[in-house]
Parts: sequence; structure tokens; C-alpha cells
Amino acid sequence: MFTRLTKTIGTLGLVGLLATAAHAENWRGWNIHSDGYPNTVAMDKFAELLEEKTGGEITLQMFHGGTLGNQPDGIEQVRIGGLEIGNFNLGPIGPIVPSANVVSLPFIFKDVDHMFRVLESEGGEAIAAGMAEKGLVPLSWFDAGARSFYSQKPINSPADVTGLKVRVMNNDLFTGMISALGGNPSPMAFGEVYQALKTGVVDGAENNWPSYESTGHFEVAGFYSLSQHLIIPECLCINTGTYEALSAEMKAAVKDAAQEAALLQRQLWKEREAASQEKVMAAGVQFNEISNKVPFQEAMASVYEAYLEANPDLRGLVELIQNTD
Ligand code: BDP
Repeated sequence: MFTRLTKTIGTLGLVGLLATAAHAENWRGWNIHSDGYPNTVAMDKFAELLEEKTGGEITLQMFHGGTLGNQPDGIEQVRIGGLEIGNFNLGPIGPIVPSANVVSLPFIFKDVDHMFRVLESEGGEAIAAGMAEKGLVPLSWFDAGARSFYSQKPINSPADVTGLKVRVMNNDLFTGMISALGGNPSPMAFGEVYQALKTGVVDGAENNWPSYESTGHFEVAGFYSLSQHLIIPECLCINTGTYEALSAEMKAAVKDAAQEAALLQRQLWKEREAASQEKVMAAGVQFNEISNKVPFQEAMASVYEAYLEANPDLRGLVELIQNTD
């Protein structure tokens, strides 16, 4: 009896060990971009580093190209824990997290470096805290350059936007922005924009050089006007509950992997921005610098007013960004 019990305990011990090994977590991650895009490469690198740094305790299967649904759905999935990981633009996160929406105010950042300086300051902490409360912990920040308008004619002043149907990401700040320029905003999923431009459902859209190129939008909207009206960061985000359930050691490993992936993304981003611009220009895209952006900036007063009216407590954050060098 005694021997049998010892044996049983021995077997249970082994089973216990196996159970621990099999207890490894398998995460799933959302990404909208196609193969070779800086974010896609960086997310694959993140998966690799995650496994390495957690000693195989955590693995991640990435789903690229928006195969797990459009961006608002992906955000919702990570928020509720249906998925653990996502690379998201803060544009469509803004409607859920008012503090994170500050980065979607047109012309709020002077340039990408200014944006990163803010993210690394207390401004970034306020944004991250707001996101974590709503289910999304940003583990690191990606570069998404500056977004500019493109259509079938050059845009040099707000008057050129008057009457144009322009696709925007889902966020009232962006519909407000187009309306303030006299255009007709059309919020739409990223994957639908090519057809919409091609069939004339919209006259124009706005994005950075790499997305303008990777989606083929340049084939159907051949004038790129350098308005650089939005400089919005992206996050490598994790579901808050998933992150909070980790040990301190695992949290550090996950965070490390995300930081390293972000450094890679930022480096690849710079290279891709130049390569994408070169590619579309070689394909015949006409590109114009906008010599005077002030009328565009001035037209945004109503967008800022609406944001501050809805979020009076965030005036300090807006001013902090405006006062950061
Ligand atoms: C790209 C972002 C992607 C957005 C897309 C869009 O990287 O997250 O979904 O723009 O315009 O630049 O929807």
C-alpha cells in the first residue's frame, strides 16, 4: 500500500511537471499590414524574442494582413482578451481612450522626434495609463511617420479639399478635420480604401508613404500632397489582464522583447519611408510640397475646441505637448 502510494505520488509528480511544461501560454496577435512591411517584420521579431526571453514559456502566433478582422474589431478583441497582442495605430484607439486621443489632434506634433519625446515624458505616461485602464497596455511605441493627403488632383490649400470625399480612419477628430476643411469625410476600414478610390466612392484619402505604397493606393490616387497633418504613433499592445497576470520576471521579459522589436521597427520604418517614396515616384506619382500649411492649421481650431469641450481635464495634456520642445 505504502509503495503503491509512493509510486502514485511519483507519477503525479511527473504529471505535475509535464503539466507545468505544457502550461506554456500561446498568445495570438493582430496586425493589419502585409509581408515585408516594417510592422510585420517587427511583430514577427517580437514573437521570436518573446519565446527566447521567456525560455519558451510564452509563444505568439501572429496573424498579419488583417486576417483577424479590421482594426476597430482587433482593438476590441485585445481589449476583452479574445486576443492577447496587437499592433495598433492610436487613431482608432482614441475614441475609446480620451487621453490617447490627444495624439490624433491634427498638427499637434512638430515632427516624429517631437512625438517620441512626448511619449517618453509624463505625457506618454498619461496616455499609457488611460490605455491600460481600457484594457490595452502599450509595451512599446512604433513609428508611423506623418500622414498626408492624396487624391486625383494636388491639394495646396483648404479650398482644394472643399467638396472632396475623403476617407479617414474611425475617429470623430478625423471626420471633424475633413469637415473643417470643407470636405466630406468618409470613415472606412483600411482594406476597403483601394476599391473606394478606384470606383470613385471617395475622391481621396490620407496616409504615410509606406501605406500609400503598400496598399497600391498610389495606382488610383496619383497626387500626394505633403500636408503632414497627422503624426500618430502606434503601439505594440497587450491585453491588460494578460499582462497583469504575469510574474514580475515574465513582465520584464515581455517588455524587453517589445522594446527591442520597436527599435527594429523604427529603423526599418525610416528605410521603408524612403523606399516607398522612391517607388511611387518612379511609378509616376506627382508629389507637391505645400508651401503654406498655416491655413490648414488655422482651420483646425474647431477640432481642438470640440476635443477640449468634451475633455476639459485634458487641456493640461494638450498644453504639455505644445510646450514640449
Ligand atoms: C496605417 C496604419 C494602420 C491603419 C491605416 C489606416 O499603420 O494601422 O489601419 O494606416 O489608414 O498607416 O487605416
